[in-house]
Amino acid sequence: PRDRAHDADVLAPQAVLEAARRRTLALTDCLDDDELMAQHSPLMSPLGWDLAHIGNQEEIWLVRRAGGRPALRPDLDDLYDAFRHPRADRPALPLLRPDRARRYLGEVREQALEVLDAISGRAADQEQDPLLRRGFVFGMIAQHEQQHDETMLATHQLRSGPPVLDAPPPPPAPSDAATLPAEVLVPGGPFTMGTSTDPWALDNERPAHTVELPPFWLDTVPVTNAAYQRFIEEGGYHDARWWHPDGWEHRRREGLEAPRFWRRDGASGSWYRRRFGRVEPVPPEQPVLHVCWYEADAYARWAGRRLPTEAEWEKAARHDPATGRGTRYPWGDDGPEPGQAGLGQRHLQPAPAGSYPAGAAPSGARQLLGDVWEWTASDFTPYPGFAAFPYREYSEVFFPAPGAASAYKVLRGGSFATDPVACRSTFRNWDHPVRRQIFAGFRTCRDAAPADEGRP
Ligand code: AVJ
Ligand code: FE
Repeated sequence: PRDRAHDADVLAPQAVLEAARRRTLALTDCLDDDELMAQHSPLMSPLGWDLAHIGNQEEIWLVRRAGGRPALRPDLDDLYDAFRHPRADRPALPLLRPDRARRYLGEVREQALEVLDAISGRAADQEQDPLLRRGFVFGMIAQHEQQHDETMLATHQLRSGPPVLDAPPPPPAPSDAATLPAEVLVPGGPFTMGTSTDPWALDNERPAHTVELPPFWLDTVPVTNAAYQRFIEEGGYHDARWWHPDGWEHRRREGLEAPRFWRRDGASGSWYRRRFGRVEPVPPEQPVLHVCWYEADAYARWAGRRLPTEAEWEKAARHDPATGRGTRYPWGDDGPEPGQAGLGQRHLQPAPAGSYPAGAAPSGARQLLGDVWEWTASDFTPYPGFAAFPYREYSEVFFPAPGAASAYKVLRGGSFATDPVACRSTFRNWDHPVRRQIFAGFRTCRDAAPADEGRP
């Protein structure tokens, strides 16, 4: 039978919790204790911190809040509170050693599953408490663990030393990839942004609201390494015209010349990249990866285009002009099937641009979900009617104070490192515009003339 663990209408909290735990253990069992407690980059926590933080959040939300049970380890709340200790300070904390952390995660999980069992028999409680309704808090904790697993995978990519992770390469591009139109038309008019009904949507995706947009032309596929290399070779990094003023300043200060993890071979002039400990030629047909917002923004201006707004991106990824409805995914409400999107760390790199034709949007745009997160032009701000739920520190504290500038840009769509449980067309991610260790690329767009509508 088909695995329906991720379907919106058949929620299977135990299955998604167990899938997250298998991934967490696989990402940490492959390294020795010293590597788990070391800091591989000042941007990241030691993997051992993520490990115990996952357990601590599960204890707080599933054992204590959902179960009403006494705390197992109240002394860990401070150590593993992301707001108490900046990432760079975490290695110096008296953290649990890996074996102790694994035991703690197991003890918490055993109790969490007992709580789930008990609640499953009490339909009335589930209905009354928004935390329990349709398994929300269990879905939230599974998403939390998977988000940290993606962060831990980024730590693996930053780590130096012999490779410890492996995965089969993605399938080659489908035969029509080379002949796809460069851009697709997304028609103008209203669409529904955000959701009030998706049972496991997080607070920043809510509530549903109507947004009216003019028509626009969107890249059919994410910007590739080959296209990005032309930007480099034509001097894009050395021409201030293409750069946001803050981006230009940052580029100069940091000496940015190419995506993170790229090196040019002096003799041949060819580009190589380091990927999870292996050095290989940069594959021209893959979406570009490990660029910051400033690089994406500069590329778009160089190409005579711009980054899509978050609203444009979401409309392209879920609005079906045939029915006027918003779907959970670009292709509809079911899935994702492996042939529809590169998700779930099945591969340790994005698939070639033009892959996953079965996952295309109604416009014909491909790979909106999976493979690479896509930077958008938009700041991370609340939707009209936003209410923090169930805790302010998930989203609300990252919104700009009234009158203040935002410190974060929105990313959409998920990457090859994102699990399906934490990926849908309404899902919002955010990061500082200088960050490059995340699995992020982008695509570009341009305004359409009203006369473009009705023409393919
Ligand atoms: C939504 C990916 C920005 O990792 O900082 C994890 C997710 N929040 N624990 C992050 C999150 C709390 C968050 N992002
Ligand atoms: Fe967290």
